[in-house]
Amino acid sequence: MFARQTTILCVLIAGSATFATPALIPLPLEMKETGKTFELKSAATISYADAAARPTAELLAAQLRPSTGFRLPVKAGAAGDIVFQTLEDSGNGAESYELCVKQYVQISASSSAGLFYGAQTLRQLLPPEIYSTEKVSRDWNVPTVAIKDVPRFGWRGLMLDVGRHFMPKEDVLKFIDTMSTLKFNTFHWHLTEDQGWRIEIKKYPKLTEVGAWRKETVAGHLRAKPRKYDGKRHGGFYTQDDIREVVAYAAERHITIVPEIDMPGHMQAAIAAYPELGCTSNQLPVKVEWGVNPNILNPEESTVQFCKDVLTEVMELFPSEFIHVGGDEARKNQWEASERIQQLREERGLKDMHEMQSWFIKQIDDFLVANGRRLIGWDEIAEGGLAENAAVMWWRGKKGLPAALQAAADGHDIVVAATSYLYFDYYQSKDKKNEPLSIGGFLPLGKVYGFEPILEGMDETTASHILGAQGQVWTEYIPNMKQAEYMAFPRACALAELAWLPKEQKNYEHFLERMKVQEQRFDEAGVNYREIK
Ligand code: TNX
Repeated sequence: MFARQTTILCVLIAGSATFATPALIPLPLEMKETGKTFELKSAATISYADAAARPTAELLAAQLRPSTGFRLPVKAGAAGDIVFQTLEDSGNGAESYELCVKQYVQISASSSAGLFYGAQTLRQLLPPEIYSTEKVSRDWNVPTVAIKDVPRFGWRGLMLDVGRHFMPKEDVLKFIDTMSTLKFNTFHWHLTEDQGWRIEIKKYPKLTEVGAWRKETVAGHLRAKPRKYDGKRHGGFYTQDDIREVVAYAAERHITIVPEIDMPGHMQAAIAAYPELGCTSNQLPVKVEWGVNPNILNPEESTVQFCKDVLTEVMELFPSEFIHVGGDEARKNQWEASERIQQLREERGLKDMHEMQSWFIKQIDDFLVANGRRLIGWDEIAEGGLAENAAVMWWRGKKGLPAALQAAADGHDIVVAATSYLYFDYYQSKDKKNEPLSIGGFLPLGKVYGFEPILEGMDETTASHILGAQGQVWTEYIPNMKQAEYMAFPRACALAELAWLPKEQKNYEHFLERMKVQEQRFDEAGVNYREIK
């Protein structure tokens, strides 16, 4: 640690704009540069000393082959140009690794996640052209270094909303791949919305037959009525085979997918498919306008059962410990107005409709726990009493803060997803005319970089319940992956670093320097991003 800080300090004191350290993002915890160069040559081999490291070695070879054009055979053993070594236990946690570049490259870790991160660091030490999908003729030099690295937080996430705008499977795979180069480990997949249901559920085929499609309109202002029907149906969904493929692809890259089925609000697409799930007898369409919606699920036992049935299939597809059940923006007006639901509330001994939502979520919490999983939801799930085992995703800034602090004090885990720091659907510049139409807000890169996930007012015990931080890509105004990438990057690079590096070691100037190289990597990989001007 000392050596790396010294390097940065020297350069800062010299007042130079060029930082000596290689352009790694996130920056590793400790790095010593040893002043020489290792060259990856065409005859290079990759080896693994332990069979458990083989998939990581194979994946790195597959990642290095397109741009180098080298054969890069992968074999068992401890001799090679890039050697993966499994350690007994480094004592630094499952995600730590060591990377030593000398006459050869040695990557060691006690888990395959650590080995994978070591491999991603090695890719960043190579010239940016290493990310090219086509062969590039050049030397492949790497500075010699000794790196010891371990992340600060265990939840380093990005959320993608595919409900407002469906994103094809191939685009989702690419997004996950880009995330993995920045050492994110959690992809929160927001799969259901008022405007579209995106996951095939065998027991309820109409969820996708009906709920996955809407009459597309040209996006207007959030509160404006849709302006122009373009005559096409918009939407799409993932089959269960698609989902399995995405889950496996993410797992290879040590990314856990946390699926979200948002309930009891944000459910209009499901109610359009099965009107008996709603609170009125109206046949609703899949929603076309954006915004918070009064149409929510009714809290009948049969509707809770519907949610459990859906989650049963979700759990078969997603091995994640956490299952996200939403809980945000569930307006209670229709519950208040219904005599039947008022009667249910009394029968259940509930004081108000916040307690009714908590009752709902508690049924689901019990169900998930009985199935060996954990529930996570947006911070509103705490409003009528937090379910015993639930974790909270804190998003509402000051409004949700007391609930988040209380939840942590009561021993619940928290993921920090704060709107004003981590909502990547907000504008990146004040010059709105030159930015794509966005939902609003203003979230420049520096504000993301400066964010500290341990909340003010937390002591050590409550702070230990902060699992980590997550960026949100809501897609009301993001019609495709190209624009989703533009909104996500570079802000997600800042998030990757603040979730990885101890806060004392962050340095924004240095980060911006390194981003110049990261932009070249994105160019090579065909990832869209907002240029840092
Ligand atoms: C609030 S954040 C929402 C989303 C919107 C987003 C737009 C949250 C839990 N709910 O439904 O897409 O704001 O920024």
